[in-house]
Amino acid sequence: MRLNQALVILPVATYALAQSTTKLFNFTSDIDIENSATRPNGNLLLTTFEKGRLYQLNPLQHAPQAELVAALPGATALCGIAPIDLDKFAVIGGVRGHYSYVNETVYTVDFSQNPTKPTIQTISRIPEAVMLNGLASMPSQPHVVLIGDARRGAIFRVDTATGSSQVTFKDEALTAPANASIPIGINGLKVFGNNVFFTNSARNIFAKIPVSDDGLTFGSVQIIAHLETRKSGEDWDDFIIDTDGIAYVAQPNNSLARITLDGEISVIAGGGNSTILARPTSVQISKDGKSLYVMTGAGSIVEVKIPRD
Ligand SMILES: *[C@@H]1O[C@H](CO)[C@@H](O)[C@H](O)[C@H]1NC(C)=O
Ligand SMILES: *[C@@H]1O[C@H](CO)[C@@H](O)[C@H](O)[C@H]1NC(C)=O
Ligand SMILES: *[C@@H]1O[C@H](CO)[C@@H](O)[C@H](O)[C@H]1NC(C)=O
Ligand SMILES: *[C@@H]1O[C@H](CO)[C@@H](O)[C@H](O)[C@H]1NC(C)=O
Ligand SMILES: CC(=O)N[C@H]1CO[C@H](CO)[C@@H](O)[C@@H]1O
Repeated sequence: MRLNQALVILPVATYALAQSTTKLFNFTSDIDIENSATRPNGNLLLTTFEKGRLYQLNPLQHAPQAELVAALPGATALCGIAPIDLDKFAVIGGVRGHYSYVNETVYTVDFSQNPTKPTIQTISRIPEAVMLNGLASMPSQPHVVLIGDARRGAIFRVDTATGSSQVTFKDEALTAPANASIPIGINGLKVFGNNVFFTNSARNIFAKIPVSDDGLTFGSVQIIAHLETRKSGEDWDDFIIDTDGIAYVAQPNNSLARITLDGEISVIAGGGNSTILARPTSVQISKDGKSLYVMTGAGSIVEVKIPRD
């Protein structure tokens, strides 16, 4: 019975999948969208490599357009972003060099007092950081954020209330190997339940680390999934985790992968010779939970309907 059912349902699901990927928006110039977050009103916040600029876009609008929120002072490129309070976000930015940054800085962007004109504050400078990327806040202490350093193979803990920062975890699994063609270790980083989940681009792993509520104490790294590299330069970027613990991972060069908690990988959009997901970098889930929004390094935002089985 199960087999019969699968035989009937599969072609339908594949058909639905083929119909379910829509480009919502693209920048006309080549703007690299690096990371993203979702505001309570459903707007996407987009960090970019363009002059430290943060944009927002309402994905439910017809033909949505990105609107500039602000250029963060002293930064040329913005990376990780995450909510730390209601309509208030922490953002990492710095002066981008060759696989390293100068003046790595944590900012807050707070829309809570004025939903159209946020208050921007510089919270913390982190001179010891080399290349900060993914950022997530601790669920029970949201003013505390963890930020991965892709070059140092470390996690910084920043208290956005005080501005204090320190490395709270370092491990070889977070580094890029010395001979890696692209020296990017830990990339995407999220906290779900009592674990930090992360991708390591150079090692092509998706893994988790148990973490204490305060982000100070870590267990040992457990690898969940490993991507068989197809070509050099293809490596996992950032991701989102849904309420069931399923991860949707931006999978360069052109697809979106779904990874279950026990490490089963499937490609749910893009792939093959498709160009719609050129250089996917990060993923958000729509407010109704039915769609994923995939941001790309080619400056586009693509909606992918979540396949239901
Ligand atoms: C880093 O910040 C300092 C202090 O604001 C500034 O003087 C310096 O020019 C900045 N470095 C770069 C590369 O922008
Ligand atoms: C790096 O070195 C490891 C171990 O010697 C090897 O397995 C791997 O293929 C090398 N990778 C590259 C990109 O050269
Ligand atoms: C992708 O393109 C190559 C080269 O044009 C072609 O050989 C291959 O069949 C295509 N693959 C798919 C899945 O369409
Ligand atoms: C990425 O994929 C697109 C479309 O499949 C292709 O045109 C482009 O050359 C690829 N880039 C790299 C670096 O492989
Ligand atoms: C590459 C690509 O899709 N470019 C499009 C970006 O969006 C503008 C309109 O905003 C189109 O004219 C481009 O063709």
